[in-house]
Amino acid sequence: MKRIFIEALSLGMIGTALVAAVVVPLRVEASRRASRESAAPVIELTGVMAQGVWTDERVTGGNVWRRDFRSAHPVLAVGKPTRLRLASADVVHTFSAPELGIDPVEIYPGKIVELLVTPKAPGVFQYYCTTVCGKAHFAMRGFFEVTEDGLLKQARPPGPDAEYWLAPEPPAAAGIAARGEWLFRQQGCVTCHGERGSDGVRNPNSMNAKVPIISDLARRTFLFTSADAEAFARLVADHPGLTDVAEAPQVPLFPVVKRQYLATLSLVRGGRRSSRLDPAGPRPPLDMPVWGARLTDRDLEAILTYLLTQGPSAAPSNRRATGPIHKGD
Ligand code: HEC
Ligand SMILES: [Cu+2]
Repeated sequence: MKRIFIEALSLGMIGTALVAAVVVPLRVEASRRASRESAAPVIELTGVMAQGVWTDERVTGGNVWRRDFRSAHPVLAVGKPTRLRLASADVVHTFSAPELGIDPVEIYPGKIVELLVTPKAPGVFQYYCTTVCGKAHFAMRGFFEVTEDGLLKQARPPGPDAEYWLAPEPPAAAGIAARGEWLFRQQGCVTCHGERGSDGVRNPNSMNAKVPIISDLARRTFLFTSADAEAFARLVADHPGLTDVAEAPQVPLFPVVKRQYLATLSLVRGGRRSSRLDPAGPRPPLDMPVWGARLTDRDLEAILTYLLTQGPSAAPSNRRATGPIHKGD
């Protein structure tokens, strides 16, 4: 009985010593960190779907209908923790900034999510919304700027197209390619693939580090001249999905062109997740969305027709030079 008591006592003493040696210093370190973190500056970012922004202005029940919340361009300091306080003014958003180590986090209206970010190196790092939340969703991107002293150095980097979702619809008489050009902006393809599909935006840790260029779609569809592309576009206009077209002498390599075209249509309809360049790295923030859920095949074909007929090289000056020549073909 007595022995057991002594053993228990010595175990207790060892335990206490352990607590003193390990737990106490840990707690001191933790509390030092806690005080550094509680002194961290706070940046509040609120997602506003209708305007396609994460704003650092205060959004309340009273001003949520304002039309001009600015998109936040927060500045952080290297090695200093900053507390991000994320909120939503309307629907569920997902906030992500992979290059700063911020994994996608869902932000529900009425619930605030706090996280600490301590940047390791200076630079400009994009943040994203990665839940398709509404018509202005693809505009919900911006940049953190990280500097040694936490002071703003750069002018605001260009954001996605301002208010692309408000682009006015062309009249039906303007034709299928004009409708496609309009949809390309109005639906937000332009925010990822760039003007005319000629300049994909950064997509960290995806295969090419960028969203693919699609202004060269004609060439990749084996339509090597503008005349071929125009002839093919006329076929598509008259025969949705080309279902009843087996041959078309006016389009060289027609079977190959048709197969390639339908493969692209199916990719756009069904979307595609970006694969990781480094399997251990973060998920690339931008995937090719599933468009079949939002647009009819007819509209998807209008967009492809636009991309295919905008000329072999999509440089704006080039297009202006070649465009009208083939208008009356
Ligand atoms: C959120 C960003 C985003 C938007 C918006 C977007 N795309 Fe994409 N798109 C991608 C990404 C990323 C890929 C590459 C996916 C992969 O890794 O295969 C892609 C791939 C494609 C491809 C295949 C390109 C190739 O080289 O294989 C086509 C065609 C395309 N998109 C067309 C469109 C069209 C048309 C729209 C608008 C209706 C659109 N995209 C909107 C991100 C986007
Ligand atoms: Cu969104």
